[in-house]
Amino acid sequence: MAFLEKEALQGWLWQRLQGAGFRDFGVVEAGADARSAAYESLLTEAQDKHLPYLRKTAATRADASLYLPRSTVVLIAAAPYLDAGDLGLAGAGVSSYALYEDYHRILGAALLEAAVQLPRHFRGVRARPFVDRAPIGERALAAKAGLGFLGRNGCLIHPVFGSRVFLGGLVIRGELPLVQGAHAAAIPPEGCGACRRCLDACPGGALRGDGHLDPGRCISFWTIEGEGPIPPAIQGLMAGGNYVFGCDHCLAVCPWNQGRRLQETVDPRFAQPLSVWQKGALEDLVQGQVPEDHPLWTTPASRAGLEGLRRNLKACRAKE
Ligand code: B12
Ligand code: SF4
Ligand code: SF4
Repeated sequence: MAFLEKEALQGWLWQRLQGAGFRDFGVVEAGADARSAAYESLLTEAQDKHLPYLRKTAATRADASLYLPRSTVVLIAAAPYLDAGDLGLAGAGVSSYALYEDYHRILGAALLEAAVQLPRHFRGVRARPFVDRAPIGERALAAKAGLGFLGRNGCLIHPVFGSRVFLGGLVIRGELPLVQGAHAAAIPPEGCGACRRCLDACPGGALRGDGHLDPGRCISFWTIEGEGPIPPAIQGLMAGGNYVFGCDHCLAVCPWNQGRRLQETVDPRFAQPLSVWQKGALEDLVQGQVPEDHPLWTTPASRAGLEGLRRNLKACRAKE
């Protein structure tokens, strides 16, 4: 593929992804590197117990080229969102990432559309999209693509947007110039440095300090992915708190998420929360019947279902 054609392909893709809310991207070779190759060795007994799908799909998570035969590159992009603190919604009971229409839908639809249209515009080029649910090691890829560094809270921290970013992208068979994120030069070489605020803020001591967490001690895991009853020790941590869906402490205290002033940059769909999250509204809502077409079910909170949200609310309202 000629240089100009590679540039045209990159421009064509980026235009579509920006329209979906992505604001920075990088392109890297599709094969494993030292960091992503270590993926399986980083999974612990706790992950096997609570998130067994991670090990089952470890090969692809370590090496994205297995996701699409004969793929050559991965385009990975970051879509920032505003957090509950910026919006005066800190007590809403929901993790900031769930304040909006589900990012899987918005970003996933745009990536899928790009993958479908691509071969019509660029002969021989193929792509397969991913956002969260595909077996792709998104954080390691994003770090490799110069979108940020991996913090002690486990998150990819973008030098401008902080860790309030969704990740997603395309595994591509075709030629694209390799590029680093637009702000790669601003990534601090020392990463978190001496900071340990997220470790101090985590209610369950779930963060190990090396960028990895124990899902069995993480309120986010229990309120989003955990099925069945929440263990009494975790319920004890939730009592009196605001964890109807997810937990944000390790992101909220991070200095990289303070004073971001991103209102102008962020796509309105990730800046204007749905009214269901106004203070008290969720609590009233989940105590009754919620119609199938209610906006609540367009948000990531639909993952927990009504029974899950009620279970979480009950744990929060229990006496400490
Ligand atoms: C499973 C999962 C969870 C689980 C558990 C995660 C875990 N660590 O075990 C639970 C439900 C707890 C969870 C919670 C959250 N999640 Co989550 N989750 C995932 C998912 C699907 C897989 C992550 C995974 O593979 N974990 C296993 C570990 C071993 O892999 P890893 O975290 O990717 O880490 C790799 C690298 O980062 C690297 N690494 C990390 N640190 C370091 C440090 C060094 C020095 C080195 C060398 C390497 C290294 O090692 C790993 C191997 O490659 C990803 C999507 C995806 N497909 O990747 C989203 C994802 C990571 N989650 C996301 C989000 C938004 C969240 C929450 C903020 C949601 C919330 N508010 O409740 C919290 C944050 C909690 C936290 N502090 O991490 C975003 C993160 C965006 C970002 N900026 O990082 C992702 C990328 C989804 C997305 N597409 O946007 N999540
Ligand atoms: S999401 Fe909450 S419980 Fe989980 S690691 Fe972060 S602060 Fe700890
Ligand atoms: S709070 Fe501090 S230690 Fe934790 S991720 Fe942010 S910078 Fe790193």
